[in-house]
Amino acid sequence: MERILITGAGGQLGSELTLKLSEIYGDESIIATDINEQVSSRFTNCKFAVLDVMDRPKMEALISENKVTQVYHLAAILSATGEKKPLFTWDINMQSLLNVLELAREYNLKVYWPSSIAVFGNNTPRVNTPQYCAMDPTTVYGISKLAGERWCEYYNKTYGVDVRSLRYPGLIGYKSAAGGGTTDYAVDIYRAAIAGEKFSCFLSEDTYLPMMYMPDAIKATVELMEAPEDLVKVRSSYNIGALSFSPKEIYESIKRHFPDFEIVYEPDFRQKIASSWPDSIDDSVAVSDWNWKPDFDLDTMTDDIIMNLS
Ligand code: AKB
Repeated sequence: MERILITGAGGQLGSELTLKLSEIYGDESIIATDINEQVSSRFTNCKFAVLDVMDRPKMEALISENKVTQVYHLAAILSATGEKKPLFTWDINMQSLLNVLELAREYNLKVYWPSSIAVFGNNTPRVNTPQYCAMDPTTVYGISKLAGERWCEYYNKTYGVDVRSLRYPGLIGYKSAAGGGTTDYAVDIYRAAIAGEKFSCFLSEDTYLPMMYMPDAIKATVELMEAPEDLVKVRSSYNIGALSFSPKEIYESIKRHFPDFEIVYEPDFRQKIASSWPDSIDDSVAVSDWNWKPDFDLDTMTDDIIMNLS
């Protein structure tokens, strides 16, 4: 029987992925953890523990006491917040991953760890960014994700740890708030539209970024983790693509439902980060290795979010 420990379960991705894993493996198989005790009320169906991912002894105790077989290590500081506390971000993002990988080696755990399009930089081909190319991240978050990818591959090749990873684009969901990323505008814009507020966008109208609707991100994660081990050939992290749009295009998509919705563009420090990231992603390696295919385009995502939020 699988026993699955999730770190950062209260986050944007964690909240939804934890529910999905509960559905697949059963509530009794899930140990949701987060540094923030207040999110525990979301996890009344399964076990919840407060965990600071820097606390390796506590992480180890939870793993051994609960006979954990898989860890989804989602806790991290994202790109925009990371720039405010660079060294702290490096410590949290790197040390926690090394804690997980070391415990995976000792306890023979399967590991899921998210990487990001933030691993790419100004010398990366911007359109249809390939799986393998120049990678010169400009943020501490991106540097930590690129270093993390190298460590994941190292633990797989050197110690045989079954670690799997996806380079997520900006994730858009309506069930929980985004936290500290450069792509967060695409989450916040829906809430503003539904509240009847004018939206101030912190990126310029023509900034294209790779994005993905949360149900597709959950689907990709589960499919990668369930793929037979020999099909998972990339052990750093897979490019996955779904959508590519600009603030102007998402605004137009929302305006189909709210013709009076207004937007103003007020780029801030996040513009520079966004301008260093790809416009769109070539995910052909994920397609050929484990058959990746997204379900949503921009308008079907918009329709679904507005239907659910309204
Ligand atoms: C961020 O904007 O920092 C994240 C990401 C693309 O990894 N959403």
